[in-house]
Amino acid sequence: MWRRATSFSPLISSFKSSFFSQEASQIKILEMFTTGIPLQEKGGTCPNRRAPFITFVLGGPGSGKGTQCAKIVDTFGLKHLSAGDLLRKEIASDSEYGSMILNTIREGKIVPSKVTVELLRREMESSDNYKFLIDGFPRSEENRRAFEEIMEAEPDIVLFFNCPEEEMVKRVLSRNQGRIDDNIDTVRKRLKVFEELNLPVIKHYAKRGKLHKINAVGTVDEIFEQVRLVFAPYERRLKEN
Ligand code: UP5
Ligand code: MG
Repeated sequence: MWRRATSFSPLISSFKSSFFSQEASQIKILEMFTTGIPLQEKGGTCPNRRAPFITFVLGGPGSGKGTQCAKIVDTFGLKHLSAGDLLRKEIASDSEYGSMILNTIREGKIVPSKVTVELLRREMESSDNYKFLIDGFPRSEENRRAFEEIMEAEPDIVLFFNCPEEEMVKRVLSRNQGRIDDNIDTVRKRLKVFEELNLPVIKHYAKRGKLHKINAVGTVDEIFEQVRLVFAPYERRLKEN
């Protein structure tokens, strides 16, 4: 498990205390294992410290992110954190922000970064695992910057499931799981938001040499064979506990 040495306020209070104030961003937060050993900063060299291993999973609606994440978890033992699922859980738990999240998802728009990053941070810092598969996040450059600033971490791997629009629409509309955003109007909006806001994130990570573009058309197993190759060079690190 890894956590930071500061005390953590619940989601609600973090809304009230502006997460992004200059003052807050200047506070250097010490990262620690529960053993009390300070955590390695990204790029640090101390052998006794360990940084989280982070994979971002990107792609349009219905591109197969969740399906492939299940296989990655089975094969490589990463902790799956679906940003969409965390937000839907917030709606179901009747939290103060549930209706705002519901309306945002219904419109195919993006929930404010401070909400999503806080949900992810909580999950990451309370997990026994240090290898995270973050599904459907970051969805915008603002999301990306907020995560990197708050978590003081960058992804090791970014997967991008590249799928033609008509295939994504077909998959989403035949999913039948009762999701409020699985209707043609919202799907069109989700696709537009993906193109306008998520593609710049994908381009950013391509420039940083972290992006792995996967052809998301084919059987689930065929697609996973491409994914497996991305993780292969990290296999030793992924086996460490
Ligand atoms: N399927 C999967 N693979 C297939 C294959 N190879 N061949 C044929 N069929 C295949 O797959 C979709 C469907 O296709 C399934 O029925 C599957 O069996 C089949 P899935 O794996 O679920 O695709 P996925 O890419 O996960 O699609 P999803 O709809 O979950 O993607 P979204 O990114 O749209 O949804 P998410 O849950 O991440 O976000 C929902 C909303 O939450 C967003 O629109 C946004 O409003 C909000 N949100 C934020 O605001 N911020 C965030 O950070 C995250 C979400
Ligand atoms: Mg999904």
